[in-house]
Amino acid sequence: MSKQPRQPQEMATDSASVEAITKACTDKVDIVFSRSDSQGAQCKFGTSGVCCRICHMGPCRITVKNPRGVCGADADTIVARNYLREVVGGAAAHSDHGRHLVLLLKRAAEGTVPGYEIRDEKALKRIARQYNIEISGRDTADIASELADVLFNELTEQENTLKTLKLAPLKEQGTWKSEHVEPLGVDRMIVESMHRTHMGVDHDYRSLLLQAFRTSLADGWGGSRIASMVSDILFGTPSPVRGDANLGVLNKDTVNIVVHGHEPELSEMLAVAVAAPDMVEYAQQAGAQGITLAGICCTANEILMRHGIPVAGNFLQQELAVVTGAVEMMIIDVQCCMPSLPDVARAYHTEIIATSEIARTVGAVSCEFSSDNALESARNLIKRAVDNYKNRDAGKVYVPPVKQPLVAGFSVDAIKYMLGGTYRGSFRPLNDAIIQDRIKGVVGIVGCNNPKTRLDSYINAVTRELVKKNVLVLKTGCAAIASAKEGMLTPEAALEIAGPGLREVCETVGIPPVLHMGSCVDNSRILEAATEVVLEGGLGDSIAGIPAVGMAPEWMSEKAVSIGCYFVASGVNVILGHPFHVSGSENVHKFLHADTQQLFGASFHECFDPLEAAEKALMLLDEKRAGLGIDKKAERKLYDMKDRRELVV
Ligand code: BF8
Ligand code: SF4
Repeated sequence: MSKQPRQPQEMATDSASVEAITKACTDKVDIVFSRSDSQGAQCKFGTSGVCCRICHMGPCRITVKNPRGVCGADADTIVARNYLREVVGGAAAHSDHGRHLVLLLKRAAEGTVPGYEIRDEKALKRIARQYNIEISGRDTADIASELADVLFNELTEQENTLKTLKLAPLKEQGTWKSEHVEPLGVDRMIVESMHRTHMGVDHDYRSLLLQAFRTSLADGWGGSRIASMVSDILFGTPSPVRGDANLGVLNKDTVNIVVHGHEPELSEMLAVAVAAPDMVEYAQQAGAQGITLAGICCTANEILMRHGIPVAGNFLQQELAVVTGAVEMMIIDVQCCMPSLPDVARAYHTEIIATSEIARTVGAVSCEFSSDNALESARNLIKRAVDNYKNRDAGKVYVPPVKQPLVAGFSVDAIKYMLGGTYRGSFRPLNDAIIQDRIKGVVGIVGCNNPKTRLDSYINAVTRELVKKNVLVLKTGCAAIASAKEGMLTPEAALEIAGPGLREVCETVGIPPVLHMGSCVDNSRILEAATEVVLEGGLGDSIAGIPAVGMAPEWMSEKAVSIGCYFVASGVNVILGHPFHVSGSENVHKFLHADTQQLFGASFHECFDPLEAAEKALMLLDEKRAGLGIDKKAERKLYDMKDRRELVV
């Protein structure tokens, strides 16, 4: 039975998406929103997590009448196994991304990948020092090569706990040890988790769930952290940069190339190649005014943070970019690229180019990208896009004239610099502001879009509410793009609605109240920032003690499940905008949403309404503030001229 189809205004909040969805209907193109509607009510066994198809005695599903599968597994085992496998999927995606970057670092150090180099030597040396790599008297390539080897070992480590865990506060490290969730290399964790969830192995839901947290830690404090670090070394540590976001960044008079996916290897080269005068000239000869390169999803975040390349949209807008009829080429690699893209593209002239050898899509042109001749590959793709310009059907082109300016690029280094300057870069002003209750705390709002929710509506409502209530908001992934499209990433716009304390701090140090920290792997930057807050002093000795909350309002991917787990295991409460598929086991639900408080000082929470979520977040921040003894408002008087005159000296 189909659900009642929604109107475009019920599917998305921003007018660009609403217009593009309407155009898709007119053009008779099937898109994610219509497919979601026509799926109808979703399977209740899948939704509650009690469907098991791990062996071929099944599939089995748990009901009141049949409380056990053929092998005897009960709901607790089945739900926990399914959950762990989701974490495995997410951790694998992030960490494989990290591995590709470490491989590139190694080859860049060897000088075998022309065009790639160590762009941020300072970051290389800082990171090398963190792994006790000798840096004095050594050349950059030598250090980079040794660091790459160390990081490979981190990914594959079989016997020892990760060195990267040492970047966390000592208290968290102690918790992981005592709770037996210190991970080995993520490769080993993933294989072990798959083994443990095989038929007839680990059946204790607690043991399976602890393994889920352990595996997620190998992602957050291993694979993802490594991906962010190596990206900074190779492509530069992000610093504040201006840009624009939404479908209106596509230009009807230029050749439009959209990059979509996650790995920055090719998009970085495209960003360089697209600006070459001969490429622009080539486009002009084809009758276009130039070339516009824009991004979707996390690739967008990567090249926005480092080059100011505009963002065409977030996850649910990938098809809508094609629906504008103005995109000559969409280049996809890994993660979050919908298999529907070639079908949508068939209605227009867009070429979908798949560049990763591990990610093929039927109907897309496979054009494997090789880092051996990256610049040449990038130039060839751009030329191919220009050649496709002549196939554009002017009658099918409509680019909604909607885009918003933004500021992005808040790496931890950049935040430190903003807070304290070059010589005194530190988190002190932030810690002081939290202690004085000018800033209530920090909330990381991360994750995806999901057609079950009106695009961006939850993310933006909760962000606004928190900013109003003096909460500093950190953003990554598609949640960051949602704020960008709403204009909340410009200091001016967001400050207008910020609460007085937050506003004062942001104006003083010159940061917006909503900080775009990058792509999904960059959630590790949020943990890095939390660690800086702890190390700065005055707010206890653990991440679990500081007033910080994570939130995944419109999440959909396995990566989000892994991220949620490593946040919780790192002591950060996480609020979900819609539930995990675990309701079929009370025990599993309780473990994730309550019992972990005793283990890690944090757990998951469910709030299906954005204002309720904001209230919950404030309550959780207040609890942590009370734990630190900073819940009573510090007396702080700002004297104006009248006060001064009245002072009796
Ligand atoms: O990794 S936020 S929809 S694009 S999974 Fe995907 Fe979700 Fe977007 Fe980036 Ni993250
Ligand atoms: Fe059924 Fe057990 Fe096989 Fe799962 S592992 S499909 S519950 S028999």
